[in-house]
Amino acid sequence: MDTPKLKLISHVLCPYVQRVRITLHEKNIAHEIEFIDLSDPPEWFKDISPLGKVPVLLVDDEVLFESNVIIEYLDEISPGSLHPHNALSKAKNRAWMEFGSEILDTIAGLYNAKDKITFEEKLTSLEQKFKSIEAILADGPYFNQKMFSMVDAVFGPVFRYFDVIDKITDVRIFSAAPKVRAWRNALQKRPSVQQAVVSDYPQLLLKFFKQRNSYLTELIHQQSAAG
Ligand SMILES: N[C@@H](CCC(=O)N[C@@H](CS)C(=O)NCC(=O)O)C(=O)O
Repeated sequence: MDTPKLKLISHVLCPYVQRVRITLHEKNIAHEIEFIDLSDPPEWFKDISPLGKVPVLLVDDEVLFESNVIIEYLDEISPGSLHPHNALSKAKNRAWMEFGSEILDTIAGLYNAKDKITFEEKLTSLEQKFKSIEAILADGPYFNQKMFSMVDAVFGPVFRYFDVIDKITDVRIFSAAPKVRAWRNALQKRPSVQQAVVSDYPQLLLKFFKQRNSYLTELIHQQSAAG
């Protein structure tokens, strides 16, 4: 099969875009990338994107949306697979990929929380979710031990949020999850995960947090005031 011409429509901070970039890198797939401003999306993007969301993958002239669908497609059109072969293991991997998206929703709830109580509730929910993963994680370094897979592509961007949040406040959500901590460290070192964002991503994410008008924004201001 001829590899189609691929163009990924992206946003610099989007964790769903990052999973696609990680997959493209892991499978060494040639592509173009275009970043758009989601606060002022271009007309052509509104025309092609059914939900107005990134990522969108242009496959020749066809439009593909939904990050997990995109990465499954990329996996299928390139040699090898970022899924385990066994049908049940593959299905379970897909379930944990969905779980990763649920965690992203909770993270959004955390950085948008307007008050301390809601912020703490989101932290408790995240801690519980990571405990659920701790309970099923085998020995690493990755989700499927030595094999880097699509679940890793989903969780690299999840953990990356905490590289910035940890510098603002001690969230302690991984304290009771040593296997998750080791997984996070392994993903941090993976070149595809490192290269899935622009070099000033931490500064851009901090700026985004500052604009939330949320409890996390208050914590950032308190930290700057304390010097
Ligand atoms: N379920 C979608 C979620 C994508 C998503 O939420 N993208 C965000 C940026 S990270 C977006 O484009 N938001 C724009 C909007 O909701 O208007 C996927 O997996 O691709």
